[in-house]
Formats: sequence, C-alpha cells, structure tokens
Amino acid sequence: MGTPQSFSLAQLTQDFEAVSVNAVMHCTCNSRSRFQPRRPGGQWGNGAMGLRDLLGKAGVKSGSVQVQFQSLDKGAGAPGSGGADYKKSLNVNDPVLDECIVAYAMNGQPLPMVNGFPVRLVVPSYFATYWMKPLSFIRILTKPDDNFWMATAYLQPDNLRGTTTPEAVKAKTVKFRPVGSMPVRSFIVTPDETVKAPAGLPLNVQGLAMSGRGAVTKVEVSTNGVVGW
Ligand SMILES: Nc1nc2c(c(=O)[nH]1)N[C@H]1C(S)=C(S)[C@@H](COP(=O)(O)O)O[C@H]1N2
Ligand SMILES: [Mo]
Repeated sequence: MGTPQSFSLAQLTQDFEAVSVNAVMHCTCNSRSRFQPRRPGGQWGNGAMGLRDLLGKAGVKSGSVQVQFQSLDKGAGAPGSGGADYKKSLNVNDPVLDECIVAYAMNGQPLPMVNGFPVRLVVPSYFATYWMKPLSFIRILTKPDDNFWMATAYLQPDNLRGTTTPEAVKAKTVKFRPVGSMPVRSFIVTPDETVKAPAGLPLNVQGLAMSGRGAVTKVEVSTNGVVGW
C-alpha cells in the first residue's frame, strides 16, 4: 500500500459515497457432499461503499498482485492446516474489484451481528467464501497469496466445468484454481429423494435457480431422465 489507512465505522459511513448492490450470496460448500471424488470442507447438501474508494485512499502501488481480506475470526483453523486466520485474496486486475462493496447495511438496516456487523465485504457473483465478515484488514500483496484458504482449501479443477475423475486425482495430474465466480445453479427442493411419488397423479415440483450474473429467465425440468425437458 502507498499509505496504510485505518477507518472507523463512522468514517466509513460518512466519508464515502454510499452505494448498494443486489447480489446472491452462495455458500461455496453447497452440494459439496455430492462431489465425486469427495473434497474436504463443509459437506452441505442443498444447502457499503465501493471497495475501490478505500483502495484509492491508501493507494495501490505498481507491482501489486493481489488484494487480501481478513476478518476478526480467531480460532485453531483446520487441524494441521496453518489456517488459523481466515484470509482470501482477489487479483488486483480482477474486474470484480470494481463491484465489491464494504457493506454496513442490509435492506436498510445495520448488518446483523451474525452477518458481519459492523462491515462485511460483498463480492457480487463470487461465492460466499470471499464475503469476509466482519472485515477488519485489507492488504495489498506483491506475491500471490499462498495461505491455506487460497492455496489448499476452496480449489476446483481448472477447466470449463470444474470437473475431474478419480483416476486423475489419484495420478495427481489435476490442475486446480480457486473457486471464484458462481456458475448458474439450480436444485429441486421438493420432492426430495425420500418422497415416494404416486404414479399417475400430478406432482408439484419446487426449487431454486440462481446465477452469479444476471437474472435467471427460464427454468426447465426433465421428468424422464433428461431425454426431454
Ligand atoms: N471471516 C469469515 N467470513 C466468512 C466466513 C468465515 O468463515 N469467516 N465464511 C463465509 C461463508 S463460507 C459463508 S457461507 C458466509 C455466511 O454468511 P452469513 O452468515 O452472513 O450468511 O460467510 C462467509 N464469510
Ligand atoms: Mo459457506
């Protein structure tokens, strides 16, 4: 950083232009229990102001590569991980930095304690792991972040669909990248796999569909094993 800066909640709310965004926060663990091969981490089933203004105050020097975020979290971290401090980083040239806000309100109310009071980072279109709460430190890095939460946890195969095979994992030939922006995502909530549907009767199907970017305009359902939609 050019000039390290420290801001109180009063300064954050008074000295900067207030902006708001509508964004879906999507836990990075959602559906991880269904991944094959199994990946460590939470095994769920289905389960402000512009950041740029702040960075501008401190000044980002040339030669900077990443912006690192840290919170007030204190704990042991995953055993043996060295990941006691939860830290996530975004590349300085990632366009999402222009959309990030440091949020102190949600739906016109101060952030609830459990959602990150006094301030949390909002990274529209990125998985919740980047939505640091409560945000306490922003650091500019001159080397790519190699902390546990970037280099070991929250990685996915580095290809279009983020997929791999058990064989490739065993052979250690899989290249990984951080789980970042959210793909389109949908799931059926009811009926779930425990429901015995009576044959020949109408069935009400309900679910959720969301995307990191833009509104979902159409949802299609297959009732015959994706032969038709
Ligand atoms: N400091 C910190 N921020 C964090 C996390 C965390 O473990 N520590 N978890 C993230 C994840 S995985 C999720 S799903 C969301 C949950 O946010 P919520 O409690 O406001 O719903 O916070 C994100 N921000
Ligand atoms: Mo999460």
